[in-house]
Amino acid sequence: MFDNLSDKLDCAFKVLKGHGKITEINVAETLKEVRKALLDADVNFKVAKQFTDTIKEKALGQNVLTSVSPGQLLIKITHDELTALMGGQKEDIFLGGNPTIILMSGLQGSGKTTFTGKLANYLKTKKGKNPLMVACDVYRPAAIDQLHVLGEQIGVDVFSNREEKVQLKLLKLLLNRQRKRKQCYLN
Ligand SMILES: Nc1nc2c(ncn2[C@@H]2O[C@H](COP(=O)(O)OP(=O)(O)O)[C@@H](O)[C@H]2O)c(=O)[nH]1
Ligand SMILES: [Mg+2]
Repeated sequence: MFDNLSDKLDCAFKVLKGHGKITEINVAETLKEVRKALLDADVNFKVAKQFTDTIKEKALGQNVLTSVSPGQLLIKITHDELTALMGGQKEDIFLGGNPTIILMSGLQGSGKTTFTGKLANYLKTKKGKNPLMVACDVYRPAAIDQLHVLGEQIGVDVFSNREEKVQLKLLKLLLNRQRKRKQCYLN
């Protein structure tokens, strides 16, 4: 999910990483690209603007343009701000529910299903859990098949019901059926 964002951020910083002269203009240009990358990654436009404004402020405060390696300093400031934006410190995933339900939500094609497979595989192999992936994308044709294929690849069970088109009802069906089994539910 973050590959796209990091590629775009990489592109944004390309100018500054080179040996060309760094000016206020290409710093502004870089920050504009950073903002575009964030918007492409569905970050709220106010958050994206605030983010680049803060970087600009810090860059000015730390005299980025006159520093020994301006590109590196700007990248460091951006990195620190990005870390702060994500919450600052690492939080482990909450697995204390009975069962734990993790809902994947996002735009079509944003990587929900792929990430669900990765997460289920991680929970199974690294955390010793017994996850179950639940197909709740009732809109896209073949979305259910896609999850089943993934499930087979990683050896994780998949729950689906092709008749039920209401996600909440789908979840109720599932919970009634499986409440007694200790599983993580991903959808
Ligand atoms: N490069 C890259 N591609 C990804 C990543 N996650 C998903 N994709 C691709 O993006 C497309 C949509 O992913 P999918 O998981 O089906 O998205 P969904 O519609 O949100 O479930 C697929 O072609 C995936 O192979 C990722 O982390 N990096
Ligand atoms: Mg999907």
